Amino acid sequence: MRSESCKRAVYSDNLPDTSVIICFHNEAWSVLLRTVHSILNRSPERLLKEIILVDDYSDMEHLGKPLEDYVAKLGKVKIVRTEKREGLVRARILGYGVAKGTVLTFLDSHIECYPGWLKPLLDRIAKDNTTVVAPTIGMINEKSFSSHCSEPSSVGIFHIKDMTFNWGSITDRARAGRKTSADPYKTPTIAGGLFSISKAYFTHIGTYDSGMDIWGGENLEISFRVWMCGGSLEISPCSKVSHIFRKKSPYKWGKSYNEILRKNSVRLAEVWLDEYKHYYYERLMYRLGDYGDVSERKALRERLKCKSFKWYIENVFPELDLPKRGIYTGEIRSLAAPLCIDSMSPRRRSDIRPIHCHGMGGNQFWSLLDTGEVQRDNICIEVSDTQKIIFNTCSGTKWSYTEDKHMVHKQTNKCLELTSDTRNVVLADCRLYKNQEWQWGRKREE
Ligand code: UD2
Ligand code: MN
Repeated sequence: MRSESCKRAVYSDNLPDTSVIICFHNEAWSVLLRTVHSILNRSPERLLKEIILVDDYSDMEHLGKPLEDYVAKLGKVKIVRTEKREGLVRARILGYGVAKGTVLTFLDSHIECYPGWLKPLLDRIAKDNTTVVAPTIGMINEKSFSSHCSEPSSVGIFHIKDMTFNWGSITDRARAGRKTSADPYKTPTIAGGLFSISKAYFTHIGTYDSGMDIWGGENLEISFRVWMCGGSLEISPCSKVSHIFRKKSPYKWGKSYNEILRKNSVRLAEVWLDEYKHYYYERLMYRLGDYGDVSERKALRERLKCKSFKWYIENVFPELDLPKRGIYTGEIRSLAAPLCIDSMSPRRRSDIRPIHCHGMGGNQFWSLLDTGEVQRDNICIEVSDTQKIIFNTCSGTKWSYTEDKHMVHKQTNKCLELTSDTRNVVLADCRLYKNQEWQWGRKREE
């Protein structure tokens, strides 16, 4: 799986050892053991201190006594269990609490490590213990379980509108300072599941935010925190680990997916995003929900004297595509019926229709820019040649929002009107009429 240059790479003789921490909730037997055996078989004996399996309150039978009996024969592998369902952040913190290695290596429970995977990670940390290193992540097919790993083709990035992790193209900045193709790339974020970090440094920078539940957000949180507080993130092209990427989450979440993800993401935005949090909050229509207390995490940021998010964007991720902020944002709600302007699809060339207001943003989130365009993600509410209202490529259609709550189409001086059967919106001569009155979600203040 490695390139020739990786096979030739020379690592320090004096590498620190690592505790591998794998948390899981209801993982399949063969998949979990594939993970464990690939580590045992493909890590130098001296460098692997232990494998800590953190069972996050699974209820599958094979993960109880059968797993204990099985790992007892393997040496190095121990199991710790949470007392209730905690989610991956608190499960990882539990594993960290019992770990004895100099370095912590976090892995998901459905992966395979390839020969040579460990030394390139530890070597970077031996050189500088504020470096956090992720392997190159390959794919294990979720149906056939065959696996594949190639050269790194991307680095980690994120989208600010929904605070999601994504892969992005490798920039010149990421390549800076590399001498051979075995050298690591700098990355703005890490995917979150697979990485090594010095235990002392993990402690120093405040482990994880234990207020985060089940899944999500912790990957961006640790990414921003490491960069802003003096460390760095990299991807090693020579360390190869593949992972099962699944189309949907296989386990129960308790509360709704949206609610949990929003809580975790708002916690991280409150602490780390400074004024940039508004890009995200706007899309949430400022419905932040109950995200708990973040004062300890803010105090941590103070104590560590971390840099601003602006610094992070300018220096670590200048490619970030910042959305345009509108004068008015949020839903465009009819005052004649509980209906909101909806694009029906996030893609261009879809219909604009009045739909029951769902309050979730999504296809009902709009921005009225100071140019007069009404848009979302650079796609506009347009008026076609036949005066149909459509969601399409911005071509200069301008609107203004008046004191009497009209949405006036500037080119024709006509008003957006809800048809009397409430099934459509059309342009009509402006007049005092409830079906021409619209309420925008929010006027920009900050
Ligand atoms: C990615 C990361 C994952 C984590 C997540 C965001 C990779 C390859 N994976 O999603 O590690 O950063 O983004 O949060 O980068 N688990 C528990 N308790 C729970 C839920 C999950 O122990 O309540 C375990 C789960 O069994 C797995 C790990 O946490 O071993 C990550 O969960 P996932 O595999 O569902 O996340 P993934 O890969 O979709
Ligand atoms: Mn996973």
